[in-house]
Amino acid sequence: MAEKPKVTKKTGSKKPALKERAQKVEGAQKETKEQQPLTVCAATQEMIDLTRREGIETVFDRAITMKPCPIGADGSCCKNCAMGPCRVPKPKKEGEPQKVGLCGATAETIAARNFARMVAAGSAAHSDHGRGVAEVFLMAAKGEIPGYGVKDEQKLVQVAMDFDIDVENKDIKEIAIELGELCMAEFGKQEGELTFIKRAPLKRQELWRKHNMVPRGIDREIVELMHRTHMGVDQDYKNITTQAARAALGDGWGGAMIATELQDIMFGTPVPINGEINLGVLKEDEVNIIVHGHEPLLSEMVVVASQDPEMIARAKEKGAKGITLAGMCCTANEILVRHGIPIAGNFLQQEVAIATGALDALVVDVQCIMQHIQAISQHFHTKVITTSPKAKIEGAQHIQFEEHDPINTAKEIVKAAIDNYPNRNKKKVHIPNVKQNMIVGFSSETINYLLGGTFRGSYKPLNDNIIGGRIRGIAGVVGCNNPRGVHDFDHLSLIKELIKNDVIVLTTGCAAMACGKEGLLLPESAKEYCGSGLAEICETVGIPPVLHLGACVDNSRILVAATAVVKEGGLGDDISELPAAGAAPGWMSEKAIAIGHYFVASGVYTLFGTTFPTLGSAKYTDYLFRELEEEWGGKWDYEPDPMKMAKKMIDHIDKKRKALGIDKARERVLYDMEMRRDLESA
Ligand code: XCC
Ligand code: SF4
Repeated sequence: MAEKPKVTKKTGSKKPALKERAQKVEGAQKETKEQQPLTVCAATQEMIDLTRREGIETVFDRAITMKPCPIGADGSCCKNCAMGPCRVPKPKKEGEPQKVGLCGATAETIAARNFARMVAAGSAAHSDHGRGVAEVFLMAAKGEIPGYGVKDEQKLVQVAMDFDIDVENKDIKEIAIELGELCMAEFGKQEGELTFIKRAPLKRQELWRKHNMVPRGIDREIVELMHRTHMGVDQDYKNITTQAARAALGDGWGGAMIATELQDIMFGTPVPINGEINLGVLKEDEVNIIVHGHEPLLSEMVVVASQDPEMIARAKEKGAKGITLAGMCCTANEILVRHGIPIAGNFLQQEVAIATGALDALVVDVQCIMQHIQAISQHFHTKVITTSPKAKIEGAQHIQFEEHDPINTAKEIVKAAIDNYPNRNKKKVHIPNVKQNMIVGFSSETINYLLGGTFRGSYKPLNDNIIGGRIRGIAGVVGCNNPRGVHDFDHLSLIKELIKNDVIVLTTGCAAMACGKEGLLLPESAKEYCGSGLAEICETVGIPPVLHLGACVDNSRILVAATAVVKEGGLGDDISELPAAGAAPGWMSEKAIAIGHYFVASGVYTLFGTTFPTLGSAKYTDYLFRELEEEWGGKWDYEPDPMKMAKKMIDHIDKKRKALGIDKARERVLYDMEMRRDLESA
């Protein structure tokens, strides 16, 4: 079992004394009705205490009063037609018959359809983000957007070559326009295969073709999945799951990958950069703006606008010392990895950020925005500003992102925040003095470069160290926060256990932010938390044991990195042969399910925590957790205990090491280390 969650406090961002940072916040337990802490993040705990004192409700309170419907949570409720909703929970006693829906839909069909619809929605979300990026990219390529263009020419040429664009005889502008058009076309393609499919290891591509899983077009597979899960269409759970994989692969190797690649070309491919995280990045005497959501399209310009001398002068006129811009959720990751803009917090901190009383504007675009931010803003002076025509909130101010003129939209937003500063009630301001330093921005290109150096950039050193046993394996730990568990706790327990066992961790999304807050994104953390093999690598290369790769669309970077490791050689011919595993211990969004499914379909053993949406059907769950591995090489699993989750991942990694015949090497390394320690102590 995992040890009990403890609230840890991080202060002193300059020189974090890793050991001293862990201290329990008094009263954390008393305050909660369930007698257990709600979060291990000290800043969040401080703010929960404050909102409770003030009688202001947050998601943490609602998670206590609103229990999940057990039938829905298990995927056993079908409301796909008006003969239902039909509930087909597991029989309570043995021998009792399993119910079916009015139409006769079995528990496994219903669980599979519900699961598939989550994949469809999640893929749609990422891919629509990707489409938005492609649209803006094309306009920028044509020179129609002041301030936007091609920042990373090298990457432009590389990606253009994937699309068979004649890069020899065209200039940068022509290449960019053609690439933008071809990327746009990927969404509506009706036949053939998505272009990035070719990036996967050959063996994987063959497997996809054999199982009819190769996406033809990004939109098409999502639409077909929605069709097939309509009442009375696909009623074979395996067939539904295969189409769900096709839609999910259209996300991971399609929409999300397009988003990542084009954002990199337009805004720059991330390189390691310093950043700061947690509510303590807000400043009492400055105008504070948080950009929250997912797309970097507008926030890139909000960065520029917030640094504009004219804006800073305006802020000073209003009595502020300057302007502080911070991010939240994946928008935060995007502007952090490219500009070092601080992060105010992850998903579960959005309401409490307003409760600091120091937030002048909360600017949102799409995804993971809780409607309650608007209600909570009524207790304070914070302006909630929506910017996407796709995502308005009743009662919030709407300043629409004008794609042709992002800088002026951004200035209008920054102005609105500045002009709201005098409305701040100084007596209500309470910013927790909690923040942490971190190093972020590990794109797959950067990992390549860091390991091999500029002239011989390659994954070979990584492969060699995996083969040699210093690094036991690779884990991707990603995903959300979920108030059904303890905020940040599962991520941190899992990750610490993995690095202790020499498993290097790649992270994105809100999981990455949990790591940042804990100090795990600093190279110094290797000494404290890692096994001797991984610690040695981190020290030699100067990297943290947990590498921050970006936002959730950047999970595509993990696919690219995994493929690069396969192609480097020595570790099998396919992603499924790598000593690697993936996890989302605190997931909550449909996007997470889509991501999980494309990882499984790419050959990765993928574990989710908190809850799993098919448990109502033992047969379907067994298919996902066991049978799939024979077909796809990857499979799903569910494990709510982070320590057990770590064990399962490590066991899987060891199984793969054995299959590769490199298990002995690791025993030798451990022996070496032991010998060395013995010698040292002698
Ligand atoms: Fe949302 Fe991307 Fe989940 Fe965080 S990790 S809660 S999806 S912000 Ni993407
Ligand atoms: Fe019930 Fe079938 Fe309609 Fe679903 S599709 S609600 S199981 S009748």
